[in-house]
This record gives sequence, structure tokens and C-alpha cells, in this order.
Amino acid sequence: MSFILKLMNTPIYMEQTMRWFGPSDPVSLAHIRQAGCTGVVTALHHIPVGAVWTQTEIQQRKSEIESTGLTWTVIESLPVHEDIKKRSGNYTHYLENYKASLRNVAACGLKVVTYNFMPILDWLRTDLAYPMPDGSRALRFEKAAFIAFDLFLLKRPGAAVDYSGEEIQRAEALFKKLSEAGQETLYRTLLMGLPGGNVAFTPEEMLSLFASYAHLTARDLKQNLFYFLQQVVPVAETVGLKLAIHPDDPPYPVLGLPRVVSTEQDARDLLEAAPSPANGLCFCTGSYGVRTDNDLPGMVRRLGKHIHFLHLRNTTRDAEGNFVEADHLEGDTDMVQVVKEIVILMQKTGQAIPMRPDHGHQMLDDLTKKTNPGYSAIGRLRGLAELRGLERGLAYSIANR
Ligand code: CS2
Ligand code: MN
Repeated sequence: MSFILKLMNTPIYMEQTMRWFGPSDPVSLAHIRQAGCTGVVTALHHIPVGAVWTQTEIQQRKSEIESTGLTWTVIESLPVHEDIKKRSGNYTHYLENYKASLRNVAACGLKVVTYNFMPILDWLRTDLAYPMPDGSRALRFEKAAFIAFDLFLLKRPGAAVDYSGEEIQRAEALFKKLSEAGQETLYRTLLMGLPGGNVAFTPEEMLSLFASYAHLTARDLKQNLFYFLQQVVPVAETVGLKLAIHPDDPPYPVLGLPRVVSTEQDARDLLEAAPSPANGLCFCTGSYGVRTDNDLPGMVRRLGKHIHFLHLRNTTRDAEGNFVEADHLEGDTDMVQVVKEIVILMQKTGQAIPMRPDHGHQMLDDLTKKTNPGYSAIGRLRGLAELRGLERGLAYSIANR
């Protein structure tokens, strides 16, 4: 076999990472390395949203990670200040700070910056320890519980028009059965998606935050995202960084707040708004996969060259709008087809895309430990190992066909 042919047959594998929440994470860097990862994905969680990440702080965290034999090339997340999302208040100041952070991050040798553009709340779940048939515990979104939160705990004015009569009845029935402790748990669970998992907000405080978005339509939010991209993408391109926007989770408007990164069309729109190799996606199969109208393998085929980071995770959804986080190779997303498209893509581009198993079940010894919801070690290790095996098998068969 010629040298060239041999080269062509050398598979390129995804760069395997796990998320690490920093020194306070109950999962250590050493354990992440033992899971087979070459790197971690992390952020400077102690820096307030909107403040500049200095080179000193970035370098310090990077050295700490590298001293354990791991790399840090992907940031998740460099959060976008609410003023930028609303394009009001001090947004020009926060935009300049964002650009400064990007320059600093690049100067320290990092490559990919993940962010999202969801107003106020990030991911939303109603249950952080839903018992699975095998005794492990999963994150779950139950529509009726979510509506009960909106109508009876948050008491958002005008919320009822967002739901059907049948949905409201189901929410009422569920709420009636909840003890006071159950109500408290539901409230705190829904607020976990606030940046930093800040669950101390009262319903009144939440409603006043929401009110600041009252005038903003989905169209406005999209325009603000495009403006943000037109400002920061040229900077990222100049310093050699790749931006990766995380989709909405769940992928539709919630609690009266618009969401604009939920579908393939949304992804196309934001890529077209600032065309550049620096403008790209964090392809989160768990988030996009909750919608039946998102064709995930097709999205990899069509948008592949814009995918800068992969979150691989699966969900099982039902007709009522509930979903539970499934094992990585189970659930409604055909993970075999998704990974196959990724393997083909990487062979074509010659570029390894960083990935992480996005969440895992709490299982085995982790069931008795205090863990970050979705981020216990063993469940993610299971997901990663299954995905790694799947990728190896697919890459081998594709290279040798
Ligand atoms: C993550 C998101 O834990 C998760 O669900 O996928 O929180 C993600 O880190 C952010 O949306 C990215 O900005
Ligand atoms: Mn994700």
C-alpha cells in the first residue's frame, strides 16, 4: 500500500473531554484523566458575568490543569451579559469586555469558546434525580410540573395563555398532590438553570428579571444575537479562536422568554449573519434532539464544517412534551448515525472535533455522593466509553470499506 493510501486510512478521532467545574468540582482532574480524556472543558466560574477574564487568571487555571497531564482548549462558557442580549443598558461596555476576554483567552493558547444566548435561564429541568428502571437517576423535564411551576409558584401574569386547557388541568392535578417540601424542591430545581445555579431568587425577583425582557420579541432577540456576532466574530477570527454557540435547552421559548437557537434554520441564520470560520456551533444532540423536527445526522452533514464542539447526549421524549435523559446510545436520537456523520466529516476535513459526553446518569457509587446534577463521574464515564467504542468501530469500518 502506498504511503498516501496509508495516510488516508488513518482515522481521526474526536478529542475526548469532560466538563470540569474547577477546584470545587467533586470529580478530580486525575479521575477525568482515568476516564480516558485528554482534556477538560471548563470556565473561570468565579469571575462575574460581564467582567474581563485576565491572562493571569486564565494562565493560572491552565497550568493547574496541565500539571495533571490534561489539556484545556475549550471554554464552556464565556457567558454573555444580559445587557448584550437585550442590547440595552451598558451593552457597549460589556461587548468591549467580551472582546478583551477573547483576546486574553487566545493569548493563553485556548482554541474554542462556548456560549449561549438564552435570556436569563440556561437549561431547565423539573427533576434532577428521576429514578430510571435500572436504579440510576436521570435529569427529567415534565411538562405538567413545569406548567405548575409557572402558574402556581412563579404566578407569572398572563402565563395561562401559553398552555392548552388540557395541559393546565394536568398541571393542577400534579400540583394538588405536591407537599410543601415537594413545591420547594420543584421551585429550586427550576432555578438551577440560572447561571451559577443561584436558587436564592424569590418569585417576585424572578418576575422583575423577566419583565426586563417583556418588550423583546424573538425577532428582536435574533437581531441582537446577529449584532453581537458581527461585533465579536471579527475579533475571534483575528486572534484564531472558534466560537461555538450552545442551543436552547429545551429548544423552544419558556416562561414568556424568547429563545432563538433551537432549530437548523436558527443555526443557519446565525451563521449567515456573520460568515467566518470563527463563527460556529456547539452541536448539542441532547438539546436539538428534543424537537422532532430537528434531523440530527442531517444537521451534521449539512452544517458540519461549522461545528466547533460536540455535546453528545440522548433524550427520550413523549407526545405530552416530557423528556428524560436517556443512556447515550439509547433514546430518540440515532447516535450511531450522528457519530457516523461525525467520523465522515472529520475524515473529510482532517480536523478532530472536541467532544464531551454531555451529562450522564447518577449510578453505582455516585448514588450516595454529592454530585453536580448531570455531572457525576461514573455515568459520564459510561457514556464516554460507549461513544468511544462506537466511534472506533465506525471509523475502522469506514476506513476499510
Ligand atoms: C450545558 C449547558 O449542562 C448543560 O446543560 O450543556 O449549561 C451549557 O454549558 C451552556 O448552555 C453553554 O453556554
Ligand atoms: Mn449541551
